[in-house]
Amino acid sequence: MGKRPPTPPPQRDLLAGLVVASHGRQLDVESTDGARRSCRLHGRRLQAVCGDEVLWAHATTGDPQGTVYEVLPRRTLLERLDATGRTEPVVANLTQLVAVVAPQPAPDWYVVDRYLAGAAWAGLQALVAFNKDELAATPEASAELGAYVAIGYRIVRCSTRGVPGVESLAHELAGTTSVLVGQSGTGKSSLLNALVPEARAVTQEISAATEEGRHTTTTAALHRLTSGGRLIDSPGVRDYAPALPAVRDVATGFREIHAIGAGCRFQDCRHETEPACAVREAVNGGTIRARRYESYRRLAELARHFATKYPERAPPRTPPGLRR
Ligand SMILES: Nc1nc2c(ncn2[C@@H]2O[C@H](COP(=O)(O)OP(=O)(O)OP(=O)(O)O)[C@@H](O)[C@H]2O)c(=O)[nH]1
Ligand SMILES: [Mg+2]
Ligand SMILES: [Zn+2]
Repeated sequence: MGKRPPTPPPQRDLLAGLVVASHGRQLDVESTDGARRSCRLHGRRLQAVCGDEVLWAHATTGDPQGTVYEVLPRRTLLERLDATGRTEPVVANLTQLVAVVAPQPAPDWYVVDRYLAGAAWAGLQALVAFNKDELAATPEASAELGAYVAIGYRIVRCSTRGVPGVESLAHELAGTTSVLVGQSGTGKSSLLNALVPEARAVTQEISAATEEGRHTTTTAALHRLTSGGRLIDSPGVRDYAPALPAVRDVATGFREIHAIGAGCRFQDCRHETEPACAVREAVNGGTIRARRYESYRRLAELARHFATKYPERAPPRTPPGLRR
């Protein structure tokens, strides 16, 4: 027999709170008066991430810690896939995702594509921030950025060192709840500090030996922007896989492929070996960038891999972000 959990306090005693950081079962919760305190999760089944709205109370008078009794329904949820294909929540109640890249460390554009696709499936606005813009972009980086603009993504060039500064990024963040995501060392925490000086987030130089970031930030943390928005800094990644829809829906994460795919002969075309595939024709003709198509193919392959391996975990037919 397991121990019975303590009875939750009556509803009227519960207070509204916002999870501003999560350390496993321990949460930092901001109450409506702006005060932040440490809270524990009540019961094994509750799970909360940064951005979650919760109901909490002091379990006993004098307890310095609060206890979270309820996690309120999430409006949006950014998730990731672990190596076994299970989804893990990353940040809740976002409105926008900002994929941060920089000339250094060398950009992994596949990671950017995966975040952009994940944002579409989660129902989030998305843009790309090219940080450290005072360092010259390589021709390759300029071409990739140009390709995102051509398919309708917003690109913001910014720098925490002088010109052009962070004003254009601040403009895109105003009034939103945004997360900064991307490879380690691109300057996510530096951007946060430039936008919210009192955040005082730890930053660290990228490694001279590997030219990669040092994975300085270890947990997502939410901060208030003076513009009224909220900004979440998150740990840098080596790779990222979003929660995947069914294989035939993967193209919905790639705007240009989805749009041109309407012209394929078969309505359920996977754009691989099917005859009269408008997408492959567009790739061959240069209208769809070959690297973006490769990015699509890799994600479709991952979706197929997990669907074959774990048929019982059938993903939603239509990703939540694309439901009307
Ligand atoms: N040249 C240049 N360096 C920058 C700029 N912004 C940040 N950096 C430097 O890039 C390095 C990494 O910055 P961080 O802010 O720690 O990077 P991060 O993306 O938060 O890294 P993780 O927390 O590991 O994901 C630090 O040495 C920063 O000073 C910039 O605009 N220009
Ligand atoms: Mg950081
Ligand atoms: Zn096709």
